[in-house]
Amino acid sequence: MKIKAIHQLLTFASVSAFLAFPTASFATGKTMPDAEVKYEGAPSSIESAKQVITPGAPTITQAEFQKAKTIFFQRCAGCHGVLRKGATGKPLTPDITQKKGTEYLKVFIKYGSPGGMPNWGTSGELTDAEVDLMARYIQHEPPTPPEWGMEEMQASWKVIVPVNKRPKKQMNHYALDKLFAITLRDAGQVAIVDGVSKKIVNIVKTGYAVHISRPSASGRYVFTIGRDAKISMIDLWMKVPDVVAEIKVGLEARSVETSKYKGMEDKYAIAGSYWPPQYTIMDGNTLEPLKIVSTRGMTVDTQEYHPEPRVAAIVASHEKPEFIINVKETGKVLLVNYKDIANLKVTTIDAARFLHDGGWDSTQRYFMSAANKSNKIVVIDSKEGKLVKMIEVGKIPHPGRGANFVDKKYGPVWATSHLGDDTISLIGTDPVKHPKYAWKVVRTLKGQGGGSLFIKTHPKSHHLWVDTTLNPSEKLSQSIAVFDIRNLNKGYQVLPIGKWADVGKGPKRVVQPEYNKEGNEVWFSVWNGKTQHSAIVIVDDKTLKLKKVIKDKRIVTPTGKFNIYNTMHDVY
Ligand code: DHE
Repeated sequence: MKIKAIHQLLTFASVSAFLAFPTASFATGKTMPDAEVKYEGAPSSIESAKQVITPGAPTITQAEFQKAKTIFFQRCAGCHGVLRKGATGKPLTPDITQKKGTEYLKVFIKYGSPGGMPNWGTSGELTDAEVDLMARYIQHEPPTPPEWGMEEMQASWKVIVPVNKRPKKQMNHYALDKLFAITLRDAGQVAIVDGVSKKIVNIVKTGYAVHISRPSASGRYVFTIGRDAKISMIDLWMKVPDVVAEIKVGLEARSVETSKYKGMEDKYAIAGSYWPPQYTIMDGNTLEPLKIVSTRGMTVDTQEYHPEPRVAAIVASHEKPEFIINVKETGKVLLVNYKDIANLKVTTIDAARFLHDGGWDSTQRYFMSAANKSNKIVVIDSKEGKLVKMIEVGKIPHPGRGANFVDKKYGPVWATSHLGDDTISLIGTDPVKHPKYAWKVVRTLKGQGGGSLFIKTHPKSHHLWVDTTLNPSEKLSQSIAVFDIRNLNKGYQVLPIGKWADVGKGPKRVVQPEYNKEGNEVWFSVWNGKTQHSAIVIVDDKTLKLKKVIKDKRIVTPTGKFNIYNTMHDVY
């Protein structure tokens, strides 16, 4: 039977496998909405990799190579890794791809697969000629992008406002802990929005496709990191909050944090990069690069060398002067002690491959993180510096930072939703008063559907919010499910956030609930295409009624929103 026919017979997971990409149905080949394609990762800035011609591979011209390289870094590196060694996508090295041959690869690229490979051809993202080009390109050795070391970092490092020239006191009237930093993904900006007036205070130019923003321990600065690995340090005390320092720590990155240990607050900033695979410790006040450490090394399971173990989530320990770093492809958690960075002490904890995002339990002692394609939650004790447990959960957990609340039967729990199925796992997190429920799934809720990215609650709220951003059904991707924590068996209610935004056409998706400081409002991004209208929708957490829609043509592709107080104090 022709491969194409096989594809059309294939059923496919209702939601994509992580990383990527909610697959459109092969049969209809409907175009993947813009936001879903974006999920593979914004265009990478890795442009300077040299052409490689490999024996046994089909010919490719220099011009074709350049075009294919750009398409690969933009569309494929997020899953398959820059060196194509495989990450949460399969390895695509010539020893594998040449055996498959051009025709087979063309079908795969065109129609996708149930395992999460998007249907690039039938979705209209790639033309037949581009499909053919990519099928030939991946039979050549991957070009290796340049390293990015101290010399390049120093050259990119700018102190725009020296420390001694910065305001000695807050020069504006905002309640800083009520501000929100909102990623305007495709605009390469962050909007600073006043949580009281709901007005935009400033639109700050940052790195491209900012991934996350993290406030300093002092709450004065906000550190943003673009996918292009550019860090921008925003001073909220300025009359109009703006960037005072910036640096590029690599070519691709996703995480940034500052030191939070008592007496060393904000002494250091740290950033983790996807390419090169490394972390960089910087001066917390100026972003001066101080120490670069590669994460290349052996995988936790097969003990094979991995050339591209990307740095995923980073949290700063409150128990010790340590950064806790998730290394995706090796499956190792690093406890980096910054007491003496000239003699860096690093504890390496064996966990599970494909570590990704995560957050603290309610005591901020235990780091709960998803090893997403291993379908596990890894629990790290930041006080003992040890792995507590790896807990099997649903398919492809994606918690963001997760959600902490008190379950009336099981006590304190931390919750994650999933990309790969419609469940929500609640894990007991109190080994002292509820030892029999600790570090195990105590409840599994049924949500609206798969394709969930973020889950959130607040200590002053009795609601648990779960998005389904990447679900292929618009009904789910444009709405939100909300549970009443006091009666979880009642199931969820659905709010039509996308409809309330009233932004007109486009592949809009609702992403990432974020509370205000008081815990009585929940802010949602209605993330539309770059050339369409997006919005921020604010819901009253008590009444579940629409409270406000922030519409402004400057709000372009909003994704992450970070209330300063809640993010500073890890309230979620
Ligand atoms: Fe994220 C958090 C990686 C796609 C929006 N994302 C994170 C973190 C990592 C990560 C490692 C945790 C950082 C931390 O806490 O230090 N994200 C990745 C990817 O590798 C992936 C799957 C594909 C890629 O190539 O980037 C990816 N992420 C996306 C998106 O498509 C999202 C929805 C929009 C976008 O920006 O592209 C997206 N990721 C976010 C947000 C957070 C995040 C909003 C922070 C959530 C929080 O509440 O802390």
